[in-house]
Amino acid sequence: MGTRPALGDRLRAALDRFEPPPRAVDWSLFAFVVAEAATGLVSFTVGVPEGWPLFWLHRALGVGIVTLLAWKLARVRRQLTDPGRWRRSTALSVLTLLAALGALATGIAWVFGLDVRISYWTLLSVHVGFGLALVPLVAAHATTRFRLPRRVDFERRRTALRYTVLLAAGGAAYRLQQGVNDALDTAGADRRFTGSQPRGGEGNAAFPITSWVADDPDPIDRDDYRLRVGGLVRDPVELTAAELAAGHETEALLDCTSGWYTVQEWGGIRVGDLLDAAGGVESGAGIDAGPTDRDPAYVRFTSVTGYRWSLPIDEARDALLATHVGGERLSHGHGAPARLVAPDRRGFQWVKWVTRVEVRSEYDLGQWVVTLVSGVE
Ligand SMILES: Nc1nc2c(c(=O)[nH]1)N[C@H]1C(S)=C(S)[C@@H](COP(=O)(O)O)O[C@H]1N2
Ligand SMILES: [Mo]
Repeated sequence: MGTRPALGDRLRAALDRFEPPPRAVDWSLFAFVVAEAATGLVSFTVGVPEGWPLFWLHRALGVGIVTLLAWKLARVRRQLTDPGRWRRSTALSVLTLLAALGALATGIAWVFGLDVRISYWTLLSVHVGFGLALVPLVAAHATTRFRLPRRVDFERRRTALRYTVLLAAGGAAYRLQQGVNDALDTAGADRRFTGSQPRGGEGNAAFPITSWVADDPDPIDRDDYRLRVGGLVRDPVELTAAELAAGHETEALLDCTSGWYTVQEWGGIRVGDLLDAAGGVESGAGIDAGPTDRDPAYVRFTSVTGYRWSLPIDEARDALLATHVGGERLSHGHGAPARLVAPDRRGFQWVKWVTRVEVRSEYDLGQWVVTLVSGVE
């Protein structure tokens, strides 16, 4: 009479059978980390609900990394715990492991609504820091023990099955977490699909002042302030702060990539009206001439600090140059005398302290660099 193995042993045996060959684990980890960094970075530019699959992919990949890392650690643990086997590359391995654990831990803590803040650095910002550090670390780590993948490591059907199961399990784990968060009513429960947590209330005091890296200008004198509207318009004009307070109101959601969002009533002037005040846009050539390089296509908003962002012209017309929030005049920190309100765009695109509005024909690639370094001397 044979005894049946215990459930735990059978489960472990099943997991072992599911475990890919070592080289496949290594390459998958590398691919998952790269994909994780890519989905994370791209998600920063997404503000519309249709972009949800990107955020789910990021989460599922994250849970997948936990599993891959567990397999890898089980295999290499002696190299780490036995001083006799330490090499120079071991330090790099440990550093890579710490960055991975840091990114995973902060990501998981954020999902459960933990809200630790150091000035405007949220746990989500720390998560991003670990994630960005991980990319060069993983790349360097991979070169110290580079082995080309072999066909046998990635036998087609099994590999496809494993990846599907891994990602599905990741998605299921995330779904399960939502249930737990809802049941316990944690701060993680009312995060937006972007992962951002709500900041309630109305007006200047209701939400944090967030500047990307180093933008921190002196307050702008309201009486001296002029907004220049130029570029491909018929009659470039300069407007005063009082002229911008035209009383047009719109409710819009500001969602910052550092992990918070707020819904406010913004007041000011529609950008379309602003362009009309400058005589309307100047069409390039005749109507029949087809697209020319002088056709108005974008509106660029530039801050007194040089920070800038552009919107396609049709979207820009419906955007607001705001002088007020929640019925109050905008405070300096929130961009007085005027800031861009760009619904469905992420917070970093809502340029504060706007002094220049230009209609342009070309896409402004430089804005990606300028928003990162603006204010750094
Ligand atoms: N000129 C300028 N505009 C800026 C920024 C900046 O650093 N400089 N930060 C952006 C970021 S990252 C966000 S989230 C919003 C935050 O707006 P708030 O400070 O009013 O909350 O402003 C955006 N506009
Ligand atoms: Mo932001």
